[in-house]
Amino acid sequence: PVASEDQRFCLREVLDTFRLSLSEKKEVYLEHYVAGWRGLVKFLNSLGSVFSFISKDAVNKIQILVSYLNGENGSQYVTVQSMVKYELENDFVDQTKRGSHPESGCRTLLRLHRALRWLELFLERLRTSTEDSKTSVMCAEAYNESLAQYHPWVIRKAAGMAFCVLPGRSAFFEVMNVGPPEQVVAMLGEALPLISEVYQITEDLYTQHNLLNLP
Ligand code: 1Q0
Repeated sequence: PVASEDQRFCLREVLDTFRLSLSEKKEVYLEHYVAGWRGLVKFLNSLGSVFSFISKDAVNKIQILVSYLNGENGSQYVTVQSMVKYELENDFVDQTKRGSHPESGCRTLLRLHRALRWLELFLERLRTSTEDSKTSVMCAEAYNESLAQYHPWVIRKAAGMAFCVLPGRSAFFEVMNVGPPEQVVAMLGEALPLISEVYQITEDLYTQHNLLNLP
């Protein structure tokens, strides 16, 4: 059935969206970046309702960005670079504490950007894992090295509990819908440089404009 095919996660699709998100001039297209996250949320949803507090927040942030993209100033949001320029020039970003622009594109994307670092670390662990590696441990380690520092205790606690019910490595690989483990590992090897590049370009841009600590 077409509808369920549509809901089914496919790692190749996510890989393609991240590939499409890089322009020739090494800018990041917001449309494809957001599509990449949508694909990842699909994956998360297929793991069960324990993860819905995470996917809800991701969906919320995706929607904020999509509403800018489809809004009357959508042409300013084509790339992350143009978004940053536009929002900064027009003073649409709360820089030190939350005020009249609590949902700027810049601060919203920053949350996803930090999560992309988690993804990079987690996928690298998956790629180099062995049959007896535990997904919950790999996921928790990646989280502790990245996102955790931005989350209060309650969220760290809830995230830690959710990680514990992650499926084991082989079930996890099956949900990725790529084929046998060797193929998953190969595709992760293809995906990681792309994800790292998108991450690094955004990180450099945010560093340059001093946006890495937006409230
Ligand atoms: C596979 C397990 C997935 C675990 C995801 C790890 C991230 C845990 C994050 C927990 C965050 C939960 C709720 C809310 C947090 C917000 O407070 C926070 C800050 O925002 P704000 O507005 O309050 O300042 N939000 C965030 O930090 C954004 C978190 C977004 C997380 C998006 C995760 C999307 C999921 C992906 C599944 C990927 C599976 C990878 C394997 C597939 C192969 C490609």
